[in-house]
Amino acid sequence: MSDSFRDWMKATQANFELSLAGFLPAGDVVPERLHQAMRYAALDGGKRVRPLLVYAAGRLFDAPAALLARAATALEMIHAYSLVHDDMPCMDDDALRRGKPTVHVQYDEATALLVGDALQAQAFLVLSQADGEGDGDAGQASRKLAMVRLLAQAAGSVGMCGGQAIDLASVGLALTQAQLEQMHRLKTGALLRASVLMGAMGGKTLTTVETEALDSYAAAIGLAFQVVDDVLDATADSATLGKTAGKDAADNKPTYVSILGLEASRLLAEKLCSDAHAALLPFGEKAQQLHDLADLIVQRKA
Ligand code: GRG
Repeated sequence: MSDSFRDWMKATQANFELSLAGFLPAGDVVPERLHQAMRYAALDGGKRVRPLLVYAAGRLFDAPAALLARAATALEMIHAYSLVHDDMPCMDDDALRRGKPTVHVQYDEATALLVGDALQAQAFLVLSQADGEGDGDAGQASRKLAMVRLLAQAAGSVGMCGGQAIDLASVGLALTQAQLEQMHRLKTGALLRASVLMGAMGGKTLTTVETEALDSYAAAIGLAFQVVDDVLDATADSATLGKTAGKDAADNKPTYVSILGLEASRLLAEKLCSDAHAALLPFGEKAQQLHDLADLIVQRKA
C-alpha cells in the first residue's frame, strides 16, 4: 500500500466524518435522546470501508462529489443500523462495538431498536434528497433512483437482513463451505457490492460488461472481508478489534476458521484478493484505489 493511498484514505475518512455529522439530525433537536443515540452509533468509529469503496468506485467514471457523499452516507447509516441491531440481546447480545459500549448498553434496548429504524429511514432520505448539483439532469435522476433500488435490495430480505436470518438459524449447525459463502454473500457482501456499484453508477449508467467486472471485484472483496473477519475473531484481542473477540467460537457459529482451519483461511483471503485485483484490469489506472482497498481489506488488523 502506497503513501499516497494512505493519505487519500485518511483525508477521505476525515471528510466523510464531517459530511456524515451534517447529514444526521442534531443532538439538540427533539427527540434529543434518540438523535444523540443515532449520532453515538454512527459517528466517531469504524473503518468506513463502505464509504471508501463508494469514493474509490466513483473515481472510475468521475462521479460528482455531492452525489458520492450522499451514497456513502446512506450506506454507512444502513451499516451502522445493522451493527446496533446485531448487538442487541435478541441477536448477538454484545456489549462492545467500535471500542465503546453498544447502544443498548449505553442507552437502553428500546432506544437501540429505534436508532436502527431511524438510521435506516435517514439513509433513504439522504440518498433521495436533492443536492444542488446536477439536480436537473435527467440521467443523474434516473441513476439516483437506481441507487435507491440497489440499496433497498442490498439491505433487505434478499440481502443483509436475509443473510442475518440465515446466520441466526445456523448457530450450532455444521454448514458446508458453499452454505457459509451464501450466508456471507447476503449478510456482508450485499452492502459491499452496493457500495462499489453505487459509487460507479454515480458517474454513468453502467454497461453490462462494467457491471459484471465490478460484481466480480465486489464478490471477491466481500468474501475476503468475511474470511479475514473470521480469522481476526479467532486470533486478535478485543482491545485491538474494538469488539468482543472469540465470539464466534463461544457462540458455536460456523466460520471459515472452523471449516477450513486458520492457515487455509489465510490462503483463501489472499487468493480472493488476487481475484479482486484481476477483475479491475479493464478499468486501468483509475481503479488503483479499489485495488489498494482490496489489499487493505485482506491486510487489516481490526
Ligand atoms: C441486524 C439486519 C441486521 C443485520 C446485521 C452486518 C451484520 C448484519 C452484522 C454484523 C455482525 C458481524 C460482526 C458481521 C461480520 C462482518 C461485519 C459486517 C463486520 C463489521 O463491519 P466493519 O468491520 O465494521 O466494516 P466497522 O466498525 O469498521 O464499520
